[in-house]
Amino acid sequence: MEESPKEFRCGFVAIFGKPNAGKSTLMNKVVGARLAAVSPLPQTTRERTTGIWSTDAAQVIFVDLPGLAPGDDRLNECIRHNVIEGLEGVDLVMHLVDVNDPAPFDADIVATVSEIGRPLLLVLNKIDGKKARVDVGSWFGEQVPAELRPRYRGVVGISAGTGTGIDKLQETLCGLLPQTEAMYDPEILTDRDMRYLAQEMIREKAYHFLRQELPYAVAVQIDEFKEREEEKWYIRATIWVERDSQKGIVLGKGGETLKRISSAARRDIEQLCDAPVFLDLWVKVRDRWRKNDNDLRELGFTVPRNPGRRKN
Ligand SMILES: Nc1nc2c(ncn2[C@@H]2O[C@H](COP(=O)(O)OP(=O)(O)OP(=O)(O)O)[C@@H](O)[C@H]2O)c(=O)[nH]1
Ligand SMILES: [Mg+2]
Repeated sequence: MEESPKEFRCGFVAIFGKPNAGKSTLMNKVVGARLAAVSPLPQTTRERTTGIWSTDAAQVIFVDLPGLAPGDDRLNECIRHNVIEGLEGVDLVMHLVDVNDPAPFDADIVATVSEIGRPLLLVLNKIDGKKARVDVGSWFGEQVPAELRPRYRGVVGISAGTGTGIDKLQETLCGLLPQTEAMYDPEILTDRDMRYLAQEMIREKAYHFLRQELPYAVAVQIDEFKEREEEKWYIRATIWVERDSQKGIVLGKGGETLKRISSAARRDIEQLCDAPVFLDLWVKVRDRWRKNDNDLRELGFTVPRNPGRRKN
């Protein structure tokens, strides 16, 4: 690899915030690829994923985190643990807030932000539509609790959806990162493998075609992933649900819903792999998997040692 220029900036930037703030949308937009699942439902992201944005002058390694949400089942404990771990060791934490959120600084967010030991940048998202004219400076003065204001190195307004303000955000981020050489080959977009990305895409489509609470009972597992030269790639995957009745809903009448999920996911996976894919998708029941450590581990979650125990 060629030597990086002297002023080259590189670092890890965690994307932190409440569910639905647009964290995954932002990462996908900056990197220019569909790496993380996006949906209108809160708590779409369950595990952290990196997205790497490289230019001649900088490399930013974004860490897309799950949204910080209340809840006390085992899955939620795993997710929360994942967020807290993801905030450690990064060079900068980008705190993403939805400008439409009526309570952007609830007690949980205030407590967590107060404990983040890394430099913070506040990013106001969804500055579009009816909110296109929001004055970011005034918003900061009115909405951010006084005791937290000195913690932020700055505030930037963006729309991850339309792309407005992304250039300025990239410039600001680069200015806040250390001068050091690139950590990854500039061709690499993520540290996640295709299996993981395929799993996320299937889950994203399940969220899209299923309603209300059902997506939360869904987990996706890749059982087989074969890259083939002359034939279509072969991917066998299972959509796990918690009850028989949910299985029926995922299948839909005559298997219609499953077919819809499968063909939408296949199209996205093909785009990412740049190869034709045969997606062999199944639905199975795993009783109360969200509450069981072994199930969670088998489904790929990092289960904290004492998931039930919290500091007082
Ligand atoms: N109008 C508008 N909608 C946006 C924007 N950014 C994201 N969204 C929408 O907001 C919803 C949530 O987006 P996500 O990227 O999944 O949010 P997230 O913060 O990753 O959510 P979790 O993973 O659940 O924590 C989706 O419906 C997005 O399309 C934006 O800039 N403007
Ligand atoms: Mg997300």
